Amino acid sequence: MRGWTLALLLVFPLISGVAFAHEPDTFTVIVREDSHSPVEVNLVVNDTVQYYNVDNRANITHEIGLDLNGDDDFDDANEFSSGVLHSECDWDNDSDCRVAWIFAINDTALVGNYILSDLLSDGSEIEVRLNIAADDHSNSAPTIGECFGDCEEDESETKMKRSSQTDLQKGLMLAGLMMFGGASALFVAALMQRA
Ligand SMILES: [Ca+2]
Ligand SMILES: [Ca+2]
Repeated sequence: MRGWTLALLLVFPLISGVAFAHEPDTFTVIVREDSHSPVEVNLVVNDTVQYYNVDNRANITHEIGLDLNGDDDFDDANEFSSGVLHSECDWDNDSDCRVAWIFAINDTALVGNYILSDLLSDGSEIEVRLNIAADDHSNSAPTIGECFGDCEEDESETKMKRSSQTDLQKGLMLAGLMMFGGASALFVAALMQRA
């Protein structure tokens, strides 16, 4: 019996959640000496991402944030950051000490694709990818042609907050354009054959 109750308790929120809205998720990123895992996080508004610092080298701290103007700090207009992240804390003597940044995405104004910086106290930097999408319910629609709530087209206004496109992205765009061009040529060829 207990097993059943537990199963129902686990399943029921899933069913009810899928039907109405995105259930908030929490993502965890492990912050290491020279990399983060995972290196990129995709989430939607109302999710939470937490960055845990496990770089336990002596006297090395991390600070993760959005450095819009590239001056290696996070104190300018529209910038935000984790504050200084240590690998361990003596909370009895320093209650403000932090080992993790728990970033709750609770504002639709945060929607966008971010390239954040993890600035280490030794001067090195790790690039951090964080993609925040609007909660458009698209992943809760089980069948094509059905819709929940407001039945508008997806308006995922994902714009790069830092305009530097990576080579990978440029490559993908080029590949996409080439595929589109190829498909168009095939389409025209097919039309001409029919005529
Ligand atoms: Ca700055
Ligand atoms: Ca500054």
